[in-house]
Amino acid sequence: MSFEIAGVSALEIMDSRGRPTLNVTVTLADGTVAEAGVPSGASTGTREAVELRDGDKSRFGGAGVTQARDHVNQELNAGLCGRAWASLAEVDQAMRDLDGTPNKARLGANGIIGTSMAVARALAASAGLPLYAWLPGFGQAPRMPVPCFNVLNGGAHAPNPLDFQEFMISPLGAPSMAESVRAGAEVYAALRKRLAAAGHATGLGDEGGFAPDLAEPEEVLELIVAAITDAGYPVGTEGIAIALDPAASEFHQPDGSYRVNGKSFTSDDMIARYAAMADAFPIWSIEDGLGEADTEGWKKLTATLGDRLQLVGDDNFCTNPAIITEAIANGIANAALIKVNQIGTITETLEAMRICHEAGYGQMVSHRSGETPDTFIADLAVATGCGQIKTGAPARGERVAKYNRLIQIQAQDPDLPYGRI
Ligand code: 2PG
Ligand code: MG
Repeated sequence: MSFEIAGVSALEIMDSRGRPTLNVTVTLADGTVAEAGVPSGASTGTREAVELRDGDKSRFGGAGVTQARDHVNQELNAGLCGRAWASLAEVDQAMRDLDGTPNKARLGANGIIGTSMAVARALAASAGLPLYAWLPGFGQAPRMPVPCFNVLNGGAHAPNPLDFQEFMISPLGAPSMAESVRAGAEVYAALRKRLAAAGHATGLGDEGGFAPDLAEPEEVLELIVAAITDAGYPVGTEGIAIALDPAASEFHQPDGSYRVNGKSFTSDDMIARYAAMADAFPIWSIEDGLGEADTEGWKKLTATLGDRLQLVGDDNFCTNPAIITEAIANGIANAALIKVNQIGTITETLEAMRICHEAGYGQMVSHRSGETPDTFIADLAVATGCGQIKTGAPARGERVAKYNRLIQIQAQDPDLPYGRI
């Protein structure tokens, strides 16, 4: 394969929270044109690749991305056009070299990931393949991922008193993607009814889950189990199970304690609480159960619960191949959250996933709380065969776009198996 890039350009557009982000367009010399919308997080790991924001308070409160846009239009466009490339990996490496920093801080990871995504998409289109069939894997056969639908939002994603950020339902026992999406939507509707009947608000948080004024995580879990039952589905790994992302870095205090609903807990208390939750409720996966700085706590959490639960590293892993390699050696977590903009190129994202695969760590492909209708991550999850994706509620356009893309892929390729690996 050899190809040339004829143009790279970016626009400052809106994300799902009304904050600026980038839309990148790549044109190949053969005339193929492809675009990508760049996601953006709210609860971010400190070691994520740097999202370049203008900081000019007179525009969007400082959140503008005109510098990142200009870097795409000027430096990336000049650096990538007019030469022959052998692969996406070569383009991604060239962008890292042009940037010259370890965390993409100079040109901005937002512009770089948008370009990487758009180049991948253009190459797939140029080869006449759907993106999921073009993206290179690393030994896991392609499959349809189990969706983790975020049905109740708290933390940095909602203005309610709930400290835990995400309560998700995973139709592990569904027979197909279409049935899985149906199950997610039916439980979501049943949960809305339950909340309304109990007098709670049914407004939505950033990822489309409900954001009622509930404060105790266990109270939410009870409601979700009731909603699964109301909707007529079996509760548990044979039917619908629950995944959590407390995003504990957000309530991890400088003194090392965890503050949940106004009370303080040690790491050991949190681990005991998760164990009790997993005894009482059908929880199969916990992401960021402890803060990114709590390395010793993470080791204990993994040693205590790692054989019965999936423990996913997000803020502490940042989809970073080097950080994940070190964490694996230290016995931290047994799965990684995979967010393309956390590391900044598709090649490094695939590398992070390959490292997890080879160590027997799970991989959950993920959206960000700030999204566009871009569906790249749906194809990424299928292509890599990782078996799991979280991309918000079965509601709000930017979230359902990904689930609808998965339904489309399954229809195009009915032989792709569905489910967790
Ligand atoms: C997370 C993500 C996505 P954010 O913590 O896992 O749900 O949130 O994009 O705000 O980091
Ligand atoms: Mg998270």
